[in-house]
Amino acid sequence: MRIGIVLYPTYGGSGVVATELGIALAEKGHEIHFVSYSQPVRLGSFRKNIYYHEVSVSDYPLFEFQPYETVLASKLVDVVKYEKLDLLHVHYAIPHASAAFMAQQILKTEGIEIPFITTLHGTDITLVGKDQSFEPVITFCLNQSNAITAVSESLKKDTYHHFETEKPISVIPNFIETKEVLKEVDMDLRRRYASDDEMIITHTSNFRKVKRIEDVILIFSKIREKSPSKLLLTGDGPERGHAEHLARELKICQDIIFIGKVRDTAHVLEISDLFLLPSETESFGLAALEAMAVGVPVISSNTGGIPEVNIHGFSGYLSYVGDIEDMANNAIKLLSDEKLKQKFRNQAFSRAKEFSIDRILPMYEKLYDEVVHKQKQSLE
Ligand code: GMT
Repeated sequence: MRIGIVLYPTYGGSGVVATELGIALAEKGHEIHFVSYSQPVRLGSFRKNIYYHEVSVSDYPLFEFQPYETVLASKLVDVVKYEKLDLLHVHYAIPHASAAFMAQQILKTEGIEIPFITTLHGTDITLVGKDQSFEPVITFCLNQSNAITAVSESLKKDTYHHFETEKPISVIPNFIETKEVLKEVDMDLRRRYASDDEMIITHTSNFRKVKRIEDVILIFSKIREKSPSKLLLTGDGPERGHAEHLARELKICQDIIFIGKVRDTAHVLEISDLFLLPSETESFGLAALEAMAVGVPVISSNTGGIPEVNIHGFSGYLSYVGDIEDMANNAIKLLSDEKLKQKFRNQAFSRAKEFSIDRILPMYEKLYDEVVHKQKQSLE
């Protein structure tokens, strides 16, 4: 099948999922055309069956805001027409679903029928999308999508709660590539960040308010009182300044390492003992799954789709949003008992395997077949 994948190219989870999905589909023989404003960070090198089409918006002085959605729709018309695509799969509703709808309508006037699937990732529904300034357009685009998927049951429920749609939503969870067995920890790398008697705690995010970075620092500060440890933070974003300020106030900066944005967080996770995800809301929590995939237990909040990924008392522990005390106590319990830590390490790994790409990819392929088949039938 020839598939166009529209995505955000940045470090966010939706872009990572869309890129990994495209790469996996290409490996299975599908022809994948990524469409975005910049090269997706995880795409990197030349690969068989993968093409990338850049959307570049020219800087005309009249525009205070560049009309990205219009240029994207025009690009989609072009790519669908000339690359003879069978299907568009857009990740993150805003503005990808409306651009896909526009392209679909333009192509229809030229006798070309192209179905589009919208995958909802979270903030496009739970934070941004439900805002009045977006809601009517999102509702319309959901209803016009040939199929909708959501990355968790929780997100599906939120979508029905916030939007007037009765369209079926298929839950296709996010996925991860897992190894057969857990890798040995690279001690040389680990020793660059912590001594052998210290624990390594990690957090990865885009440092937005929703991630509650201050909680990460406060939890770590409590853990550190009981168990010598280092906090490794990967990613960057608007709340980083606050986090740095808080760390200075608490006088714990010497034990907090801001690594910044990294393309592949697996290497940092592999040397970690524990992962923190205290988010306000999280439709899935791909960052937690990435940690679990390399055997790192997760201390998280119990919000949104996180309980569908992290299992309390098995792959980690869950607490109410903002319950720093409980999260710190759970972390200390795990870190101070080597046997328990090892047990959770193996359990986190086995839980992650339930989201292995081999299990999830066929769900997307089945949906693609159904959508394309239905489209063909409707034309007969
Ligand atoms: O977490 C973010 O702010 C980025 C955002 C995105 O769209 O890239 O992440 C959302 O999609 C991820 C992939 O499906 C999910 O794992 C995240 O939980 C979700 N974020 C939120 O719901 C806050």
